Amino acid sequence: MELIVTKQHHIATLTFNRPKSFNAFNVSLCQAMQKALDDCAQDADIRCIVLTGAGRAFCAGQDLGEITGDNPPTFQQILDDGYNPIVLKIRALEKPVIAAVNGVAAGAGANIALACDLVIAAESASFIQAFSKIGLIPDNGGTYILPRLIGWQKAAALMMTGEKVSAQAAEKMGMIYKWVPDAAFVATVEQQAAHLAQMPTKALGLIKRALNQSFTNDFKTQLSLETQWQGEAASTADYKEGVNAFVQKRIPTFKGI
Ligand code: T3D
Repeated sequence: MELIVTKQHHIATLTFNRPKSFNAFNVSLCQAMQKALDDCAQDADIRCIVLTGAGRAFCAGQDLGEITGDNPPTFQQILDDGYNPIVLKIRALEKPVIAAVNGVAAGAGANIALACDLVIAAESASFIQAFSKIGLIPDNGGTYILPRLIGWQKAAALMMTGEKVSAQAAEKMGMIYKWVPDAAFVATVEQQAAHLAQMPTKALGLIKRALNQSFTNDFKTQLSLETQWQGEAASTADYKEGVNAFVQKRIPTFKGI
């Protein structure tokens, strides 16, 4: 199986499983990812999603063997039918998505990680905008998301040079949420996912919706959307539970509804 999907304790873990090619993406892995993301969106029991890679790498981007083999898909097919729906589904999924970057994340692999809500990287992991090294431009939303994370200058430099960025440097420049020592990586991701899966899922989804919109809205429009979506958050059972628990000085039990 090129994508391993496990579900436990309200968390779905999607593991890219092509370790011999550093989990490079081919057409069938793209399709499996889209299907899994759709399933996570529809499954009300799932309240947090974790993406990670099997073996030493997170994902080395496009499978270069596939595009140099017989009957390769066209660029348009690869992007329109493969990657673009994946990053759109990650951004549209109104539940937290964690990229647990266990090793190198290159090309499409790096930008799929950066499309997630939280990126947690093992100390030995790295991020490479590898595209220019083979004569391509960053895709998977990289030209949109990376400058918004780290600023225009740094994004331009990383995209043009294809320089490898360590997990520590990625955190320092604001590209990722945090790095953790390799020995603590799995436990940290598990704790973070478990924490998010116990939180008010609808509110987290609305936070994500608001952040998505904030990229392009003016301030007044965003204020008005905040008002509208705050109303949505305030109509959830979890909001009532949160306020009651605070007043009663107890720990809230959120159900994600
Ligand atoms: O049509 C389109 O292409 C549009 C879409 C583009 C999206 C993209 O993602 S373009 C960018 C594609 N990715 C790359 O250019 C990255 C290529 N890989 C690398 O630069 C390096 O492998 C890494 C920096 C990721 C890791 O380097 P290193 O030295 O740690 O490992 P390695 O020895 O290079 O690779 C390990 C194995 O994985 C190796 O296989 P082998 O020799 O042991 O049998 C290598 O061939 C394989 N591998 C790594 N990346 C890919 C790959 N196999 C297929 N496709 C890959 N992208």
